[in-house]
Amino acid sequence: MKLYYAIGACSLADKIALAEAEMPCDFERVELPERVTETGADYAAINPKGYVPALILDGGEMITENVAILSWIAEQSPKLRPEGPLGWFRLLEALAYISTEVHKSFHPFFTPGVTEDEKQAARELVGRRLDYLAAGLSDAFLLGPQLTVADAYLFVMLRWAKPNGVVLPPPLAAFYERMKARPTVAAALAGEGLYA
Ligand SMILES: N[C@@H](CCC(=O)N[C@@H](CS)C(=O)NCC(=O)O)C(=O)O
Repeated sequence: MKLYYAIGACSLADKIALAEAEMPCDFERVELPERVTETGADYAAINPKGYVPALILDGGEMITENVAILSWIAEQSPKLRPEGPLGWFRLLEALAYISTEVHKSFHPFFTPGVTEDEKQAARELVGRRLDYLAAGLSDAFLLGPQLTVADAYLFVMLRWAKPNGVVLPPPLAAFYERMKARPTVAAALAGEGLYA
């Protein structure tokens, strides 16, 4: 199995989830925006979407999109998804929210030529999206007392927040510290030469 990733990108969530699942995986770095991998391969020829992450399964099939990759990891490792009859749907609900409402709201910070006013609007929007999550965080993790793959994705979003001027609501700041203290998270960060 191999994960194509970029340093500090949303693919870090998949690395954390794979580590939590104790699933061995090779990693190949993609340089963005050049779309060349560390072995010199043309990434666009591997994944025509051109962006990370992409997970190549042992059988050769490729899964793209964080929501799909993280769901697949949770399917392999049931401890990483919530229990109960609505467990899967609560997980998809959380992953979809993080992907479409939080992750996408960071877009102006990564887009050249964006004005300071547009960045400020994005800061406020991300803040509102995070406030919603903070208000519902009544346990150690987003979906209860046990860590799920959604927590790995949320951690990466929170890691992006601070350098872009988004102040974390206190429950999410505490969540961030809890995640940061996990050996899997520390190892995933160190593997990319990053700090929390
Ligand atoms: N819809 C994709 C978006 C992934 C995405 O935004 N990847 C970013 C890094 S976090 C990327 O590769 N950007 C480079 C590009 O779009 O060219 C997903 O949820 O997996």
